[in-house]
Amino acid sequence: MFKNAIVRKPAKSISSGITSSKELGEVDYLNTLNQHNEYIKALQKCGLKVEILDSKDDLPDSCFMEDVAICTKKFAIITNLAKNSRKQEIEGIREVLSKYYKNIEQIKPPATLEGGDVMMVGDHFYIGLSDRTNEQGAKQFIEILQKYNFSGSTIDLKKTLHLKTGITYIQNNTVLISGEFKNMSQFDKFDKIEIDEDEQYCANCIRVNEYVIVPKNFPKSKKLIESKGFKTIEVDTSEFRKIDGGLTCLSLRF
Ligand code: CIR
Repeated sequence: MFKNAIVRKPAKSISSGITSSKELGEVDYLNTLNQHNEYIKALQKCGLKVEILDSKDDLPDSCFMEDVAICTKKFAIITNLAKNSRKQEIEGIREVLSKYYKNIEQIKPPATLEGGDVMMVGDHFYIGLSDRTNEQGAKQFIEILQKYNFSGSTIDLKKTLHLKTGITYIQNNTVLISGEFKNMSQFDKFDKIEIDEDEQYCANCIRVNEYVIVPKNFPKSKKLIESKGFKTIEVDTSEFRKIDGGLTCLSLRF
């Protein structure tokens, strides 16, 4: 059961966020705030107490809280983000996390690790080696995991931004899986809900207690997820998508 979530209000500068999706157009700030509020309401509907941090207006990507920390059952870890424009997002995070955690670890440079590359499945953590998470980042993280009797293994990413951009675990031994991950043997032990190419964005969903929160306007995937017995809540994240953000990125849940 998750009890808490931490989110950060989107920055006024959000339209300058890093993006590979320019064709989706410019981010509309007011609509972003509305969508963020709907996201918070969805988390609350799932039973979470949501802490809303003030915006960091000079850090365009700072609402993507998932990348700055990883929150496990036993400890939290502050990451080291790969991109210069995002490095400062970790400032102040230790104070925030210390309200919830006694054990707080930290990734040390030159290692980089972003929370979007970490998929937790029970006591095991899959770590994407990507443009954002390097071998040293994964190594440091795995050593810390082992200290707490957890385990970790790495997955090589070739095309996807973060691991969870293309695969998410929704409990009941089930993953939503897309693109380059579909044929990886590491995921064969899971029941796979295969997400079609034209709805790939919907591979990034979050299971929160009773519900799976899914992005709005991906009807085929939503139907598929519901056909396996999962209850869904739809949230429109189209503004965040314009700068490569999705549902998982917008919060820390624990
Ligand atoms: C970035 O490229 O860093 C942001 N524009 C999007 C980060 C999305 N985070 C995530 O997938 N965990």
